[in-house]
Amino acid sequence: MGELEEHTQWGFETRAIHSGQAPDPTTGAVVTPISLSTTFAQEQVGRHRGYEYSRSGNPTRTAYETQVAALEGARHGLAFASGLAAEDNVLRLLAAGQRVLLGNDAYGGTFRLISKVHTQLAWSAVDLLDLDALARDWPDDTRLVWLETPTNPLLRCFDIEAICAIAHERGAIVCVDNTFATPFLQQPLSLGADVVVHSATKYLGGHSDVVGGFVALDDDGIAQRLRFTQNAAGAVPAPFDCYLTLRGVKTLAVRMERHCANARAVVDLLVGHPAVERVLYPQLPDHPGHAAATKQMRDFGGMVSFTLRAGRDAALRVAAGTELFTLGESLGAVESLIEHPGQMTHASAAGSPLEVPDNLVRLSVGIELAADLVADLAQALDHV
Ligand code: P1T
Repeated sequence: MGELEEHTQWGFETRAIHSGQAPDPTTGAVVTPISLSTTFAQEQVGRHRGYEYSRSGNPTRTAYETQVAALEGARHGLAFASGLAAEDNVLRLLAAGQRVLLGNDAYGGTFRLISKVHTQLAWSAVDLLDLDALARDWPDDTRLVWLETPTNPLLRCFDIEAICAIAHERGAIVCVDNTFATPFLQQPLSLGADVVVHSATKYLGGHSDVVGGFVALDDDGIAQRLRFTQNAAGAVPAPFDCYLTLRGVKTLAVRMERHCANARAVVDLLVGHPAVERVLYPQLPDHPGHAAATKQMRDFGGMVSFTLRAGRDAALRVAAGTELFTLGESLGAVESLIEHPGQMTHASAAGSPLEVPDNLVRLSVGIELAADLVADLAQALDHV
């Protein structure tokens, strides 16, 4: 397991459905079986068919790891029990005292993990839109640049290729959280990133029914270290969760196309609505990082954020005033969600450089009929 340079001749949609998923050799089953066995029979001590114990490796997990690695164009794919478990394993690559440069907009839980759990590490939050400042003010102890693009929740887009060039020149590696874009819209490894992480809970799973995380990368040495901590620390997903995510990923391409189209319809409404102060969406020409997004993404994604002219209370009223957009954390699934990042997903960033505006609302635009979503949002905005 690990060397996954298979199926590069196939297009994305084909890899999503076939990589790692050949019919079962013993039964011909077309659907990858859920292998619940925790242990695997050995012929002699140390002689087995590639599996010993399910924490170390499991056939359903292998299928899923092969599938998503193939989509990221990665040689190695590792599945974890959650996005944060995946991130935790990547952060363990660093030694005490080494520095993480974190883009100054990111998921609140990522900031909490770096600043409150990995307290042995140094960290700084930096504006990754300002590449001159990044190169000029580079702290010498930096070993890892950590960025999301588009970011959660402000949807800023950072130039992966340019940031990797600056980091690599200075001896640091770059980890890109590709949760919002997904490999369908953007493949960070092809732009020079060293490591890609995902909250598979979001678009990869795609149906709000499984929590998971993923790491994809090319470097054999780093992969070996991550494979070690995946097993040694043990934050692995259950076989059923691997199956659910693998099943979700099969339809990633068609879902993402619809997420992007629906997001555009929602943006058109928001841009013209008098209650809205500012719309944050990478396709808008004045959006921070629009040029980078245009260069490195196939389309602009299904996440849309906006601020309300009338402030925080208006934002809270909109978040509570929709019917189809369900008020809730998380994102990336078929059903539309709405939330108030300041008091929900990003509450742990309050008072930090990653604090978000309190009049901000975040939408995860689902794949329902666009006109229904637009009508729902319009009535909520008309009532603020
Ligand atoms: O929730 P988990 O699977 O552990 O993934 C954490 C995570 C990592 N990276 C990004 C970009 C994320 O958005 C998340 C989780 N985010 C939410 C739950 C949310 O509503 O923003």
